[in-house]
This record gives sequence, C-alpha cells and structure tokens, in this order.
Amino acid sequence: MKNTKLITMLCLGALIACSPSKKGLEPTSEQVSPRERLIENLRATPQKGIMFGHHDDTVYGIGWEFDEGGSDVQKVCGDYPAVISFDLGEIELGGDKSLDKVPFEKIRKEIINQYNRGGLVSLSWHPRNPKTGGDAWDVSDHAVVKSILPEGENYEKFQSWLGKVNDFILSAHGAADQIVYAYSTGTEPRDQASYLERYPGHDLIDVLGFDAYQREDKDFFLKSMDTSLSVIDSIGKANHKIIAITETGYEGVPDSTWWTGTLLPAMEKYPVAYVLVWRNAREKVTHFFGPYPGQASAEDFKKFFENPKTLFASDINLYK
Ligand code: BMA
Repeated sequence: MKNTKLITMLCLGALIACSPSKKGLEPTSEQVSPRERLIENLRATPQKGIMFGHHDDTVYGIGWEFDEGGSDVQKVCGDYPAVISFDLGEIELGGDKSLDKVPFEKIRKEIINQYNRGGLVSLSWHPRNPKTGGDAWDVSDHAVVKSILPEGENYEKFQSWLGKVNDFILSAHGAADQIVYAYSTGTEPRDQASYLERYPGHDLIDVLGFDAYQREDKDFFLKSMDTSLSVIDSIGKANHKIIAITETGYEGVPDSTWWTGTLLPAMEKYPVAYVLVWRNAREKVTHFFGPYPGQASAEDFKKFFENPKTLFASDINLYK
C-alpha cells in the first residue's frame, strides 16, 4: 500500500560513523574523508564475511534495561554485534524517550560506544504520522506525502521534525558529515521495478537493503530471501552499491538451529555487508529476534558466532 511504502521510506536507515572530532585528526584534502573511508570498508567487508547486527542490542534485552555494557548477544557469545541499530521514533515529539521508552541520551552514549568498538551504527526513525497523529504504522490516510511537501499543510511541522533528528545526530560528536544512507523497503523485493518504485536515486543512496521476516516454513523463507538478495545484488552490482539485509528475524527464534541452519545459508552466497535482526523486547515476552542466555537457539548462535563467515565487533574496525 502506498502509505506503507512511504512510511518505510521514512524509516530510511542512516548508517553513521560518529567519530568524536579528535584534535588534529581531521582528514586533510588529499586524505579520504571519514564517510568515504566507511563506505570503502563497508564495500570490503563481504570479502571477509557478513557483519552481524542486532537492534537496540546495548540498551535493553530479556530481563534487563540500560545496564552499562549490557547486551544479550555479548552475554551469549562473548562479543558485541558488528552492527547495532537504534530507532529515533518520537524524537519529533520533543520528549526525552523513544517510542520504545529508551532515553535518547542512552542511545547517544551507545552510538559512541559502538563507534569506539569500531562497529557500525544504523539509525531508523519510525515517526508519528504527521497528518493523522497516529503511529508510524497508521496508513489510514493516502495524502500524507502531499501534506509534507512544500505546499502541504504539514510541511513546516515535518521540517521541524527533521530538524530534531538532525540535531540528535549532530550531538553524536560530528557524525553529521559521516552519514551513509540505506534504502530499506518494508516488503521483500520481488523484482527490480517494484523495489525501485519509490527509490530516491543513486545520488542519495549508498546501501540497498530490505526487511524480511520468517513467518512461514523454512523453505519458503529461503526461496524468498534468495529472490530478494538476487534483486538487490543485481542493482548493487550495476550501480556500485553496497547491499545488506537491513532488518530480518524469526520472532521468538523457535527453531533451535535457525542461525546456522537458516540465516547463514540464506545469505552466504551474496556479498552482503551486514545482516541485522530486530530487537529483544523487554516488554513483550515473545517479541524477540536475537539470542539470549538459555534461549533454545543460544548454543547454535555460538556456532554462528564461531563461523568464519560471520563478523562481530572484535573482527572489524570500520574507521581505520
Ligand atoms: C516494531 C516493533 C515495535 C517497536 C517498533 C520500533 O517492529 O518491534 O514494538 O515499537 O518496531 O522499534
């Protein structure tokens, strides 16, 4: 549905390299800029392996929240994810917490912690619907985009919302000029034409991605992933773009060998820079997509971690 695509577009991931501007280390003109260095390193990682990512990994997990150094992934395998994503939903409302009740100050701190690990940070933004006031999944009105364009009644409002996102990113120590943009459709790509229907253009996008969740049986998911990866791999190769599985998972991870038996085989044929599974909700019992100690797939996740084809925080430094 149009609006769904729009909302997906509004959740464009922005991958940032937030290098606190260390004195005297700003790149001179003949040196590569931090943004160019990040892109070069993202292009190179598939030769080494696929970076593993987890949403909200270091801000909360199963049975805990806001612990210093906390991470369900690290508790299971001893290392942090190579990629951690955070969502800025409801920053537009001017409060101090996100739509998942995470203080933005905690997110800012964890962005810098992940940078200091040499890992990647991905930011998504699930804003309120600027026309109806509903949440980011409210697709009841088909004139949302029109209302936020220059002549629209919500143009000024949405511009001020974008300003709040911009101010937050700037607060992560000079990240502003080191942003890499990912285009991530909310539905699995079936063909190039439908994938690119609302694509903003190669001049704006650096990473091609998509959302894909396992809901049906394993074979259906594997076939669907292969189609989706083949679509973005073809576009990526033709336009020199990085590809990633920007959001995936199997809710509740009910398959005890899902990591080595499904996720790895689904992607290992393609030059995927990273794969990111969604959050381990602390407030919704079955709403988790990553491992945690004692969970049925935890032992298999350790095998996934040990596999040389997967990369975690200690395997990479994207800023060198
Ligand atoms: C959705 C769900 C929601 C959450 C939102 C933003 O997929 O996990 O519970 O509020 O993402 O994180």
